Amino acid sequence: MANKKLKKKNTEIVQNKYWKWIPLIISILIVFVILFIVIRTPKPVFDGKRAYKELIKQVEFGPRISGTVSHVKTKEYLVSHLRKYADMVSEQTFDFTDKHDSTKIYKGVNIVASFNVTEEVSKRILLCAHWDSRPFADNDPDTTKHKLPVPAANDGASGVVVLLEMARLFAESKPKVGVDIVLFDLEDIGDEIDSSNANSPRNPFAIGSEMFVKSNPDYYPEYGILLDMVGDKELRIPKEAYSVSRAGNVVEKVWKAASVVGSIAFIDEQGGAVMDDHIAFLKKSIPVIDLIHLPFPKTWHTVNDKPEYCSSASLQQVGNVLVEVIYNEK
Ligand code: 1BN
Ligand code: ZN
Repeated sequence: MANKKLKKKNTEIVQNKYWKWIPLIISILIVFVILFIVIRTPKPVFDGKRAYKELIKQVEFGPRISGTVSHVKTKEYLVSHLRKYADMVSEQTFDFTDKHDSTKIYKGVNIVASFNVTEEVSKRILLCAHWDSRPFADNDPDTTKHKLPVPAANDGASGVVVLLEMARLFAESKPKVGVDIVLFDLEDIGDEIDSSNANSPRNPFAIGSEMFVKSNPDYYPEYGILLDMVGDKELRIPKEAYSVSRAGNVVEKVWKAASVVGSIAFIDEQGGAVMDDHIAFLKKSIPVIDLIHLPFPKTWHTVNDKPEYCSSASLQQVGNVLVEVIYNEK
């Protein structure tokens, strides 16, 4: 009996001995959780609705064609928006003489906004899109519309507005890496698909990116992501073929991020090859991938490339992927 009592007492003493540590253990755990939350860079939240409002605004400026008032006003708007958030914003101007009419000189402007420009940050990532509109809707089913400009809600504004929203997030929550947003001009005046043919009598696509690479010979970002036509309501982004063959690891990184955030528009299959603004970089072995709707949507190069065929949900999917990619970089 006495033995039993003694045993019970001993158990109580042992239990008491452990219980007294519990508050301390809980306090330490709480401190660790708080430290974990404070130390890790929080991922900001991309606002697709905000990006869609920007898309409408950009289309309301009118077609962004070199030599027009809409082009100048849009450029001023983009620069002033980016100046609110970036460490540095610059304009790179260049001329291009039309191959069909040598008296016609297009004045192009590439817009460059850099984030996290400090000596301590050596790794830089390029995010880019084209901001110009195609001057002629030559894919419209109605041939009488072929000389009208494309409103370029999807083929132009969609990539730009995703990047404008990313710029806002970079200011709100600084990424650990450097980021350069570059908006290329004169991507879409082309009628020659083969960009390697310098003697072609036709105009090339992707003139702004060619000029950018030429005038920044020492610019070597770790990798880049180009956005082109990322706003269609029924967005579909397979893996563009040149991106797969020349920058496969970036493609895999981006599709992994898409699966983490549940962006179902990113399809795990190879699509066609497009001579787009990433080509000038790939030629220099800078791995830049093209996120582009393939096959091209029905509105492509038609007068119907309007905001009503785009959606905030699609912009949201692309924005979520970019946030996941950039804020995972160290
Ligand atoms: C993408 C969107 N492009 C133009 N608008 C590039 C392109 C180049 C498309 C050649 C078709 C052929
Ligand atoms: Zn186009």
